[in-house]
Amino acid sequence: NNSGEAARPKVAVVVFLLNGNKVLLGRRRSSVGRTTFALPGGHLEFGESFEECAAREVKEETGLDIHKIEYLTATNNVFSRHHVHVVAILMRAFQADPRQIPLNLEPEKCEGWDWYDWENLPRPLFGPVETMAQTGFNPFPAAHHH
Ligand code: 8DG
Ligand code: MG
Ligand code: MG
Repeated sequence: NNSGEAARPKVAVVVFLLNGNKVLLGRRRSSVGRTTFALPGGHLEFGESFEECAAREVKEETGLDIHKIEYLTATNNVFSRHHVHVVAILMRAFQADPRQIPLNLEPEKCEGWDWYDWENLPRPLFGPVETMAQTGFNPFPAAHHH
């Protein structure tokens, strides 16, 4: 890695794809977090915006088109056992075409996608997602009061 230099953190963009009170999750087959439920997402490519990366990763992994893509927060995730350090950029988005159904387009990395109620999440969750859920993070837009 880096011709003998120490590894450096990577940047990933991860998407809360929202549908009513549900989020899209898939059980991971990748080595980091294998068997746990995680959000769609992946590594930022050179020159990409966070929004471009979110749309590309969701399309590559699920076939879904997204819109209303917004930045929410960032988390610092060290997976010591795997010698992986990722700064995750958390975005939220909605389906551009609600008639589309999520497809498992990277079956070597994921067991399949489904919608889960944010108040009744499947377990085990991927560590960084579990931490967010336990700290009371809510990815849904605040309700408007008139
Ligand atoms: P790529 O080759 O498509 O760029 O990457 P990927 O295979 O899709 O990467 P990934 O493991 O799905 O995501 C990259 C990193 O993002 C992962 O190693 C850890 C971090 N990450 C979090 N939280 C989440 C999450 O909820 N879902 C996903 N997919 N990754 C997450 O910190
Ligand atoms: Mg990916
Ligand atoms: Mg991924």
